[in-house]
Amino acid sequence: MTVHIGVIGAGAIGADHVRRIGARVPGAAVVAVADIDPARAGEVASGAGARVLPSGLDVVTDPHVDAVLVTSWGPTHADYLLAAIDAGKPVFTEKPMVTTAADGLRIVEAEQSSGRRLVRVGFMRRHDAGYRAMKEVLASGEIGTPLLMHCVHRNATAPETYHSEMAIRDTAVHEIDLIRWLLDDEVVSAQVISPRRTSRRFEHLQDPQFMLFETASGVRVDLEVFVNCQYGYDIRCEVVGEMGTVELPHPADVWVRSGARLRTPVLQDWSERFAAAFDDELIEWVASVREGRASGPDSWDGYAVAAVTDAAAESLGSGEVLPVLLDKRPAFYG
Ligand code: NAD
Ligand code: ISE
Repeated sequence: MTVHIGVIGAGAIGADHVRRIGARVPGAAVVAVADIDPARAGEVASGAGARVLPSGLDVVTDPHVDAVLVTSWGPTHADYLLAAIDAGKPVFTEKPMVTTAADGLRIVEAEQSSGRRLVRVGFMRRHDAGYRAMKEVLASGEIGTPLLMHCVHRNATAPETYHSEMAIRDTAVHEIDLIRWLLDDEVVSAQVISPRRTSRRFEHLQDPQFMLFETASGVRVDLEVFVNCQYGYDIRCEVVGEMGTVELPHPADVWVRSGARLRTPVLQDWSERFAAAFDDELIEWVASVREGRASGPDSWDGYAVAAVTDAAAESLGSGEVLPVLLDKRPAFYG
């Protein structure tokens, strides 16, 4: 059986995922695309031999669409997810699942009422070989109980539409998911410190930002988010345990020693750095849809991350340490 996918949002990652499904995801085909910019939808749809539909909601209800892929802007995800749950269709949403915890709760409640786990969230770093290897080391107990975690998330540049809260709700969400997944722990408090701003970008943007999190078991996590670092895409992570440390490997590339210099390239964006992880998450999602089972990061994860980003966004500006307000996890989510 081929899973017929309808795509909502034909921007950077929407177009990337459509190409990926056509080239590298077995058992799936993109059959419909919608975007508030119909020209973009047309361009992406024509490359895939898909139809253009007038709106995202038309994609969800189209009888030829078996499963929905949401790749529109973050604040638009919630309505499409609720519509997909209502239509009983599996839905993969790019991160962030939602941009407020209140929307996250609406989704977990709707899913529970429907009786099926239909939502999967695109926290693709859980599919990256380096992070997976870190998780294995942590699970083996070799470095002992985790005490600290240090993270860096740098982008070369961000567009003018990117605003200060997006550093939390759009960018730091990846690390917040990883804290929960790698440490198997919940984040209980968040604080955002605003250092001197880079002069290399827009006045309206607080960049970089320094974030501090604490988990229920007392692990302290620091995260630098710097989305206009100029030089490239640089993602780092280290967990410090009682008996050792484990660190994310740098992406494999050659080191050249020549003319009294040592050089290695720095990747430029997420699409290069996590290409294999994106492939793997979509392959796994399609397989799970074909087999009628839930898989991967779910709507509870999307909600729990949004509860942390709510606290962090409130701390932005004041620098206060704020508690994360999270409901009790229902048995429905295992
Ligand atoms: P983008 O601006 O390039 O594309 C977004 C597209 O959505 C645009 O074409 C826009 O016209 C369309 N759109 C906006 N509102 C819509 C609506 N209501 N209905 C239908 N279409 C709508 O942005 P992008 O970089 O592709 O990001 C899209 C989403 O993917 C965001 O949630 C972002 O956080 C996420 N993303 C994830 C990763 C990752 O590493 N996992 C990387 C990039 C983007
Ligand atoms: C973008 O939406 C992503 O998800 C990228 O992985 C991240 O590095 C970037 O900061 C976000 O804006």
